[in-house]
Amino acid sequence: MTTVDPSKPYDPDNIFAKILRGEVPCNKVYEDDHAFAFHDINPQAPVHILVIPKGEYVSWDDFSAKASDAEMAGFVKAVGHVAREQGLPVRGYRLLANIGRNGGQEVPHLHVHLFGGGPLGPMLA
Ligand code: DGP
Repeated sequence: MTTVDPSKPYDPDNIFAKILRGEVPCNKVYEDDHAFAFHDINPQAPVHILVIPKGEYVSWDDFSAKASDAEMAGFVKAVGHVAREQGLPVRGYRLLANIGRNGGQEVPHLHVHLFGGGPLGPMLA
């Protein structure tokens, strides 16, 4: 597993940047001005969706330091919207963002994992 090096600048050729540009296919579930969501290629739960901002942010650390208020609000609202659209709040769900090496982050474009659709174990992803 190769993890993200937080000292490196944003790589516009990372796999999620390619998905955003439509260069790599994905199973899309949602898109708006600030966010894009698609099913994880290797699901760890009955529902496993990745929600990413459209801006070029390596991780939550980068995003929380540099994104505009509109980008932050738009992204947070999009995560909630996707969860509701999938019917997840009724029985509950889990959000997770891996950050950098210790967090085990593999893809250097901020993504929030959204897990649900059944009881979840203590840790996922
Ligand atoms: P993380 O370890 O938090 O960086 O998780 C990266 C996730 O991205 C992992 O659960 C697998 C998923 N993933 C990696 N490559 C692709 C891809 O090409 N398409 C999709 N849909 N998901 C991917």
